[in-house]
Amino acid sequence: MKIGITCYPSIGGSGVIATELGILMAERGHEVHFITSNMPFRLNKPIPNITFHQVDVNQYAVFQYPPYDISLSTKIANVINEYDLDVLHMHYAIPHAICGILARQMSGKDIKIMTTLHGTDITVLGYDHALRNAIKFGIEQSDVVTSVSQSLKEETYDIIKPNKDIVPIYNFVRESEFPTGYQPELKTSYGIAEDEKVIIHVSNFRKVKRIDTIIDTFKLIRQEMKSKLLLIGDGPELLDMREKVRELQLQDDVLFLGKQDCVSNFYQISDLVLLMSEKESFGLTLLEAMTTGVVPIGTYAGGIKEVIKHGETGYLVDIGDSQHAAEYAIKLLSNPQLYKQMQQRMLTDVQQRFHSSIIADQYEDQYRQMIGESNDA
Ligand code: GMT
Repeated sequence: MKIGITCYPSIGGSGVIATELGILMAERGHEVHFITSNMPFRLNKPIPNITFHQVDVNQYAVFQYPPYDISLSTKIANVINEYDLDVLHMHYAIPHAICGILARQMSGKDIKIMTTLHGTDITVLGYDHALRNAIKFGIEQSDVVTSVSQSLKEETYDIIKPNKDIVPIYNFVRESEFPTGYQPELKTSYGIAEDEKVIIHVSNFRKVKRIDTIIDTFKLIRQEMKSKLLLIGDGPELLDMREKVRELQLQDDVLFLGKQDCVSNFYQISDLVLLMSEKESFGLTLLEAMTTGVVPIGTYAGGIKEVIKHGETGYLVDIGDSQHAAEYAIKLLSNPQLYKQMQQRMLTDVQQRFHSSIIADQYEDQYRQMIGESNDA
């Protein structure tokens, strides 16, 4: 198949999933065309069967805002015609599903469109009356719509009420990018003692990530055991969180590491991953850490409760509940046998439910159904 993919190419779960899926499809022999504003950051080496088409958004004095959506749609239409694409896979209902629909009209071809909903396009933008009808239109005019969790599917019906089937397909990681293993030198190079426990959180530091709860949780853990908290990422909450760490006098034990390309190295020195979000359609960082062997604690928000099986593969707490999160963390980190058992169950569960080959099969089946090919073609 010839597959066109559009996503936000910067660091962020939706861009990662779009890029990794494109790579998997290219490895399966499909011809993949990324049509994005910049080179997706995981496409950092040449990969056969993948072509990158950059969207140029020019600014003219007559426009109050740069016309990203129009430029993107025009570029997609050109690529559809030039390469005779079979399917478009658009990540995010708006603007990308809408751009795909417009591009289809411009191209004059009956190309099939899959739209994948990632979360913020529904759980945040869906409440904006200026956008809701456009989101509904993008969903209803797509040929196939997928959501990254069952919870996001349900929220989409609640908030947007589209007249359309939505197929949940979980996120995945490319296992080769997140090997298990341990890096003692890395731990030492960051000034972390061998006997200290390492807790990690990776995000874009938006308010919904509730990093305040993570710091409160760490404070309670730190009172009981030698430990360090690694905070990876950057975003609007960063300065406030630095301030909070100073107020709690935790600055020697909380390491703000900024954005990092190779988070897998940091997962390899971590004992626990925390994701305490109030909204989270899936929580890709959890799956990345779990694949590397790090046991998670998350909140009952959105799709997190589908990723973590409470008491079996990690723990879940209510939003804002740092007390219980710390109790679970201390119980886990002070009992090596319990940790090992949970880690083993977690690794098995990750293999069984989220393995990249299982998820790639599900997407490939949907592509084939859209274009009317049988699944065993
Ligand atoms: O979490 C973010 O703010 C980034 C956002 C994105 O668009 O990349 O992540 C969303 O998509 C990811 C990939 O499907 C999911 O793992 C994240 O849970 C989801 N974020 C939210 O729902 C807040």
